[in-house]
Order: sequence, then C-alpha cells, then structure tokens
Amino acid sequence: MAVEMTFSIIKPNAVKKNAVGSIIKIFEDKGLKVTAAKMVRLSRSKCEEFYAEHKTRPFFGELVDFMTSGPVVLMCLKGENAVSKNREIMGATDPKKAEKGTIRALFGDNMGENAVHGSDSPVSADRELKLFFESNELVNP
Ligand code: 3AN
Repeated sequence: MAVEMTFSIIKPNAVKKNAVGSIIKIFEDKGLKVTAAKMVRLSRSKCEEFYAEHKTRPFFGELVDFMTSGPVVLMCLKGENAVSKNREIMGATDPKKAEKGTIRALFGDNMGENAVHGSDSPVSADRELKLFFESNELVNP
C-alpha cells in the first residue's frame, strides 16, 4: 500500500450546517490526516477551471452557482491509499444511495449539494492540489 495525498472540499451546504468539525473527525477517525487546509469563497473562474471536465454537463451552471454560494474548506488529506479511502468515506455521489455512516449519507442534501468533493484518482488529486495550494502550503509531516 502506498501513502498518497488527495484533495478534499467541504462544500457550502456542509459548512452552512456547521458540520466542518464533524466531517474532519470522520476523516481522522478513519486514518486520514489533514496536512493542509483553508476556508475560502471560490471565484467563479477558479470553480469553472476546477470542474472543467463537467463543462458540457447539463448541471454545470447549477454546480458552479452552488459551489460559489458560500465558503468552502479546501484540504489535503494524507494516508495509505488516501484517494480511494477518501471516496469510500464520502460515499456515493447521490446521498440517497450513499452507504449508511458515510459523509454524504450523513450531511449530503442532493446530487449537487452532497457535502464533500474528493479526487477520483491520484492524477486528479495532483492536478486539484496544485490548483488550490501553493507548494509551500502542502506540508509533509
Ligand atoms: P463525484 O464527486 O462523486 O466524483 P462526479 O464526478 O460524477 O461525482 O460529479 C462531480 C460533481 O458534480 C458531484 N460532486 C456533484 O456535486 C455534481 N453532480 C453530479 N451529477 C449531478 C447531477 N445529476 N445534478 C447535479 N449535480 C451533479
């Protein structure tokens, strides 16, 4: 097993419902370590760049509206197989289909407002971390 870094966003609906601490606790309890974090309000242009692969999807405008509607928490999570482990901890994209106890089952409201984002591969994790963090912000304890 390899130690990896992955990119995580706590989305505006989860920040609004005061679930930042609860979500981070779930990651930590399951063995992922927060090695960088910041709360920001995303600009539309940065958000569109981040979600570029979904540009042609019908929900793209709605997704960008939501993701820029309030503060989000951007994080780097580190651990054994962090990319796939994070996806497991988050649960399915649709909170209604997410396994019991997963973050999306606990805090997601619908397909768009599903509480958290997590990179889908190590290549995406690398791109996403570089998009949001300066190299000196990615500490490596
Ligand atoms: P995941 O985040 O689980 O990898 P993707 O890559 O299929 O899911 O979708 C990217 C983001 O687009 C999701 N996090 C979700 O918020 C949003 N999304 C996906 N499908 C829909 C949909 N049918 N309606 C609204 N938003 C959607």
